[in-house]
This record gives sequence, C-alpha cells and structure tokens, in this order.
Amino acid sequence: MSDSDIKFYYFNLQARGELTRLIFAAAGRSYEDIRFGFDTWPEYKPKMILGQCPVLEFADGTQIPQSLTVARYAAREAGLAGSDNLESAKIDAVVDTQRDINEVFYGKVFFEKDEAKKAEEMEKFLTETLVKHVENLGKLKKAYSTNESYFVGDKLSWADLFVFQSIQVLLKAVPEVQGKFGDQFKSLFDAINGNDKLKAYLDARPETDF
Ligand SMILES: N[C@@H](CCC(=O)N[C@@H](CS)C(=O)NCC(=O)O)C(=O)O
Repeated sequence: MSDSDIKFYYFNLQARGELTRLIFAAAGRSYEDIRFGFDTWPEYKPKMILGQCPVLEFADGTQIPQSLTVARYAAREAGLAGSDNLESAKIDAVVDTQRDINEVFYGKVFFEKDEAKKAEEMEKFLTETLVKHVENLGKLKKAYSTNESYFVGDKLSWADLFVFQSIQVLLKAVPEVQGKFGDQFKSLFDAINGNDKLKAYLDARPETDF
C-alpha cells in the first residue's frame, strides 16, 4: 500500500480526531493526515459523506464517518482491538465508560458559555461524574487487566489510547483533576510515553487549541 492509500480528514485539533491518529501512530501505519481550519472547512464540508468530520477515506473514494467507528476500524486493522470477540467487548466497555465522562465534560462543561452555569456544572462534574466513572474504569481494569498498565489483558489496546487521550485533555483543561485522579492513570501514561512509536508521534504532533 502506498503512503497515501488512506486519508484522514479532521480539523487541526485533537478533539474527536486524535484517537485515530494515536492508533495509526502506535501501529506505525502511514496515512495522509489532512488537517484544516475553520476558515477552510466550508470547502471540505460538502465533500464529507455526512457533512461532518472526522472521516477516513479509502483510495476508491469510500468514506467512513463517526470518530469512534473510524477509531475502532483503525484499531482492528492494527491489532489493537482485542484477540477475540470477548476481548473486543471488554475493550469497548472501557471505551464507552470513558465516553460517558467525555459526553458530560464536553456537553455540559467545556463549551458552556454562561460562567455561573459552567462553574456549577464543573463542580458537579468533578464531584459526581468523574468520581463515579473513574471508579467504573477502575472496576473494569480490575476485572479485565492482567497487567499494571493496560485496561484489558496485558497489552495496549485502543481503549488505553482513548483513556490516555481523554484524560490528558482533561488534565490540561482542568488541572485540579491531577490532584484528585492523577495517580490512577500514572502507569498507563508511563507505558504510553514509553512506547517508542507513540512517543515519537506525541513529541512531534502539532500544538493545537484543544
Ligand atoms: N458523532 C460524530 C460527531 C462529528 C462532529 O460533530 N464533528 C464536528 C467536529 S468535532 C464537525 O464536523 N463540525 C463541523 C460541522 O458540523 O459543520 C463523531 O463522533 O464523529
């Protein structure tokens, strides 16, 4: 396959696109990383199958939308989605639990414009949502992991990359999360930062707003 047999379209942001980029990086998979700004998005929008991004596009023009669908596809291709159906389901359960956190954070806190409402939602997020779902992530890890670092079995999966990416963004946006939950993700962060391919990507990736 040539270097540009697949194209990945997304804003020059991490947001919903970064998980797939991390999966490709972990796999050493080459692809065309097409990034655009809000100014040039109107040129791309009509070409995207659902008028949204991220989108993964194949050489024959086939497009796959929906960030987690694209990530799951990329992970399966890369061997990062479990070795059998049951392991894949365990990985999906971790992904969906992290998604529960992200939905509340982005849906109710991050993009809230009203400062008073934002402060109220942030308090609820830190004392309720995050506490409950981090505890749930811990329960899943206890049940599925055979390794200190990874959530399922003893090797890296796309669930680890999703938790890593999501928690990293959260730590940047809400530094007090570090004091409350930082330790629970330390060995995962160490493992990912110690992975040569991922480290090379993380060191070189563009600085973006979020
Ligand atoms: N459920 C979709 C949501 C996609 C989505 O909302 N994409 C946003 C960027 S994060 C977008 O394309 N916004 C521009 C637009 O809708 O015009 C996914 O997970 O991919």
